Amino acid sequence: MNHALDPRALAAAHAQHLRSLQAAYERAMDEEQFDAVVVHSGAPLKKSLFDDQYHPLRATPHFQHWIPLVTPRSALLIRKGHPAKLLWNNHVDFWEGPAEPESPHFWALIEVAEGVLPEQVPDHMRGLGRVAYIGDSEADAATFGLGASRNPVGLLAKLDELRVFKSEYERICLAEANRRACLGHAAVLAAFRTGEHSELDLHLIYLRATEQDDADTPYKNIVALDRHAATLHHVSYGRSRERAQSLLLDAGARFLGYDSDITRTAVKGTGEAATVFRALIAKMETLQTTLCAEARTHVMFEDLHDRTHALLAEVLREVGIARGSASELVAQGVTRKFLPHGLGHSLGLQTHDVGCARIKPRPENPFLRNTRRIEPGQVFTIEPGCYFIEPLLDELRSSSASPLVDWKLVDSLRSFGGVRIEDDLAVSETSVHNLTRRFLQN
Ligand SMILES: [Mn+2]
Repeated sequence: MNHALDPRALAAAHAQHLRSLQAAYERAMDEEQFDAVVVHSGAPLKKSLFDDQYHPLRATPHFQHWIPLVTPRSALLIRKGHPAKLLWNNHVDFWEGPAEPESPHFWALIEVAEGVLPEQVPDHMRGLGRVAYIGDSEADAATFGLGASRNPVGLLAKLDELRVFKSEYERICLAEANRRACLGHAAVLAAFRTGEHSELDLHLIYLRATEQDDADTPYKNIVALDRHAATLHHVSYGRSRERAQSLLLDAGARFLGYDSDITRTAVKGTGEAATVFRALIAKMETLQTTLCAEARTHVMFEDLHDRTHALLAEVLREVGIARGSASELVAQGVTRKFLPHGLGHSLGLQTHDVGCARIKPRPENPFLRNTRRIEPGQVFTIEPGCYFIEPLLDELRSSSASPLVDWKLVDSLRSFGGVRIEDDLAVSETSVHNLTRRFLQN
């Protein structure tokens, strides 16, 4: 796919990223008393024990922290004082060819030993001392002779921590993943506004516009029309092209292993309920951009999550969904029935990236996936929502807080499913960059 990236700038940033990563791995190895680390690339998983079909390979994120290669059963050998060495299992197989990396720039940045079968990996580790294995293939850990030192907890925690703070190379990748996803969002929103499409149609329009195969997307696209939007992870796409009123699209893209995660909600129609729902979207948009502006260095992410509930209470009052004071609506748990999920999560080589949820959130925020203090280098999502979820509304209706809600209005809005608006933010030393709104507004 054509993109505006300068390949030389990408390679230079990647080279710097690898130098920092090498130094950080060496510190972690010292502290955890390892002489070397073998990072496995991953192995395809069988869909069922009774079948001969495999899932597409999901490369080990720690492997992709070094290089954007997706070759199964290969390994990176990291040692003190030596450049990273790829033990590349690139034997020609007449059933399947290897996936072509999207950018070849990284080959010049690492040492490569070609044609290394998993059983030959121990030859490359001879005399290295104490070696840790990072990866999810138990079988290859055993083949490497490293079954006993698989994913040591202390070392893994340190390697996860490294992934919290993104380098310039990683920010370039995350920005490009945003640019691509925004092409898909714009295409789907335009299709929804101008025609009658099924959820499957809209999903395929998204894949076409982002030039991704379904297996390439960072997570299964959530494409939800009307009531389906009330299912937070609606991925069983409807085939019906009946006229829909609302659309919730939560979909990203992946570039060199790095993910974007973006959500937009749209409504069409001029009926009374559609007009209220349109006002709700507009207010949620203001709420979301307010939270993006408040996501600053030193702020605790969980405080921002709590702030979301206070702001949502105001929105519920302004739209007429609820009455009573904002603090009462939060204290009575009303807002949590409309917004049961977390405000956001760390983003990187995993859509729900590692390292930001080691501290458990308070019990009233069970699904919050980021409990860190906001610091330079972090990349995370800000994604408030307001949903009409039948079982949660049933709970609210039978609770003591029921009189705070205008049930007639809620009943008229149920068929729209819900609203979510989600951007990706990158924190630098001096400011917070919205990676999404550079390419897409609402
Ligand atoms: Mn998200």
